[in-house]
Amino acid sequence: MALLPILVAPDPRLKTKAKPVEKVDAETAQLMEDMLETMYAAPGIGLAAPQVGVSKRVIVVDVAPEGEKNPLRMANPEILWASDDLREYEEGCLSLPEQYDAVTRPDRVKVRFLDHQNEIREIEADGLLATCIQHEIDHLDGKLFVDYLSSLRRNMVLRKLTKLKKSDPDLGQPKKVAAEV
Ligand code: K1U
Ligand code: ZN
Repeated sequence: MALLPILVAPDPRLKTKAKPVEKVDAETAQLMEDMLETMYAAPGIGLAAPQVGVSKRVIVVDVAPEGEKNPLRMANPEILWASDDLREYEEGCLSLPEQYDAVTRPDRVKVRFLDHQNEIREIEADGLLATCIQHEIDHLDGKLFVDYLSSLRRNMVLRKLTKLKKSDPDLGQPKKVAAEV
């Protein structure tokens, strides 16, 4: 298992469409495990492969309450259906540290994907799980939640992060534990 560095915007790799996975082989299954470890350590409730610099259509999600685990591993996730009723949620993003804003998305979605054993699966999701899956699929298409905001607000956030990256080049790097120092 490995903790992976998380890219912080602005970064061209976060704006690039990721490539479909042909088959979930051992390498892709290992990527899913490393992404889950990285997501739990961040901490976060989702992570997409482009956020760790890998151009593959792979996401992981876990919206279980604190102290519980319910990880979802998805390759080539596609939204088959989305509800007309919408839900607004104050979203965050591990590639936009400390930035939050309200985004409106469909409240329920039906998603098809390949799991870590290369089996095709379909699930229906609602609430926070639906929001998180849509946010992660957006990452696979090179889209960040700030792309739903006004260009004024988006540019403000990106300028702030450019400054933050200059002053802290370790931003997004896994935090070292005492034993590793
Ligand atoms: O994709 C990402 O950058 C991860 C992101 C997922 C997400 C959050 C909120 C709405 C939609 C998608 C995060 O996990 S940001 C961190 C976060 O929300 C969180 C962290 C700790 C506990 C609970 C939530
Ligand atoms: Zn994100």
